[in-house]
Amino acid sequence: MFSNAIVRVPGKSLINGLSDSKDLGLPNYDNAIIQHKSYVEALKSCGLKVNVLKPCEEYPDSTFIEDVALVTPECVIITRPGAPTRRDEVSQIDSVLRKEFMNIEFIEAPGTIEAGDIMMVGSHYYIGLSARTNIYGAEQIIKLLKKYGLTGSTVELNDVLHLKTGLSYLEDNKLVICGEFINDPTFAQYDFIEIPVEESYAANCIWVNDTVIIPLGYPLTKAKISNAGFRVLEVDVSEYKKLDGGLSCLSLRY
Ligand code: CIR
Repeated sequence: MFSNAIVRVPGKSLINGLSDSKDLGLPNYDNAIIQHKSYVEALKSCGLKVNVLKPCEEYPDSTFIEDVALVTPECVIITRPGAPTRRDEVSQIDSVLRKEFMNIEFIEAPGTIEAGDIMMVGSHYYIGLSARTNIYGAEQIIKLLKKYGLTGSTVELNDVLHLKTGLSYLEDNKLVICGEFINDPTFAQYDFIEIPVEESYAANCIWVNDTVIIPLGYPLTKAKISNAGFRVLEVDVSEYKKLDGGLSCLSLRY
């Protein structure tokens, strides 16, 4: 179960965020703020206490706060983002996490890792090797996890930005899965909730205390997750989709 979340309100610089989805247009700032508020309300309705951080104009992608830290029950690992424009975002989260956590660790060069590439399943952490996360970063994080009695393993990925762009673990062995991961033997042990390619954006959803928050506008995904026995909440995050960001990216949950 989770009790807390940390989010960062987007700054006006959001429109300069990284994007491979330019065909969707630029995000509208006012709508992004409205959507962010709904996202915070959804987390609260699942019982979380939400720490809402102020915008940080210097870093256009800093609202995608998931990427800069991995929060585990035993330690926090501050990442080293692979995107050069995001590398120094970590300076903005360090002091926030220090107020709450004792064990803070760091990824060092030449390692790069963005926590959107890390999927937690109990005490095991899958680490996607992506354009943003390299083997040096993955090896460092596996070593750090081991230090705290946790385990990690790597997964190759080619088609999506981050591991959790195409995978979301919903507890009870249930795994939302899409695209290139469906035939990966790494995940064969899980009960699949398979997301059709036309709804692939909804493969990034979040389990929060027996509710699954999914993006608004994906009826097949909604039906599948609901049929699997979960309460489903929809939140409109269409402005964040324009920057390749999904529901998980917008918070640190612990
Ligand atoms: C980026 O490209 O870094 C941001 N525009 C989107 C980050 C999405 N984060 C995530 O999937 N964890």
